[in-house]
Amino acid sequence: MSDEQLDLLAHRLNRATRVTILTGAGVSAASGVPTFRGSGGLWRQFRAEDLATPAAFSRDPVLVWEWYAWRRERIAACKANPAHEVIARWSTAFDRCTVITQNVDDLHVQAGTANLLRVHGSLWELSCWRVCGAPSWRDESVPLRTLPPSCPACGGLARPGVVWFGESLPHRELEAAAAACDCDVFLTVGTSAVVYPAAGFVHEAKRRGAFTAELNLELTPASAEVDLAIHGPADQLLPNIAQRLTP
Ligand code: BJW
Repeated sequence: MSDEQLDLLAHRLNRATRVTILTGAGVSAASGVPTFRGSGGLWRQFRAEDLATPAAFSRDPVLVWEWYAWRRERIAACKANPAHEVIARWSTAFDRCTVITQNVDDLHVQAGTANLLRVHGSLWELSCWRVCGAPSWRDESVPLRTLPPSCPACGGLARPGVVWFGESLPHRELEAAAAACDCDVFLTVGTSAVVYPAAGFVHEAKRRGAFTAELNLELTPASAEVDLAIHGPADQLLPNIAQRLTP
């Protein structure tokens, strides 16, 4: 991270009216939420790719629910950090700001973010695995009252209200995220940029003429593509950039 990089991004943001921010697990890391990939991103011997699929749930719903129950307990104790807070302020500070999050922890909601698109769902919402027709419901109980939980309408197995590999992203959120790629500045923060379609948004934004920037602790597949890649922790970089903006 250099002062020149931070000033350049602040300069671009100062001139922008349409800003889109894509966030990933790295934004919640300073809150104590484990990331998916990299050190500390593992649960027992499993990878997200092995548990976050309909096939894994079908094969062993109790194992998959144990993973979600463990994450719900960890996340229930976490609070939004300065990265979430800056993003929440920016969400109303620009003429048009869209925040697209891949995170299912709802810490952006806790921070009060406006115009938030949760493209991978929420850990705190459940739905019927058999799709009996009951609407999805919110359940913030920690620990869960029963494991695995059941659908209040039909009594069958419930599932977490998240998007697994091979499943479609929610239609409304996906459409809105695609539209938000039409912007002046597209900022990607704390995501490994390997999971599609979210990983494709920054490329689409660049194709449509946006200034693109990445904030991440490490290099990602997007680093070489963006106009500006700044390395560092999101909870320090974002407040630093915010201080450089003209009020
Ligand atoms: C910090 C930091 C700090 C740490 N400060 N930074 C095109 C090409 C190839 C494959 C596909 C494709 N299109 C679709 C696919 C298939 C698949 C896919 O992308 N696979 C790839 C892995 C190869 N995608 C899908 O299946 C998606 N569905 C779909 O496309 O439907 C249509 C379709 C269906 C079938 C066939 C074709 C098309 C659905 C994807 C759903 C992803 N779901 C998960 C689980 C959600 C539920 C749950 O939480 O349990 O979402 S997987 C997991 O990864 C989770 C995350 O949201 C997602 C992204 O992870 P994220 O946020 O980037 O976290 P990490 O851990 O990977 O990275 C953290 C980063 O932070 C790192 O870079 C650190 O350096 C950084 N960091 N601390 C700043 N303090």
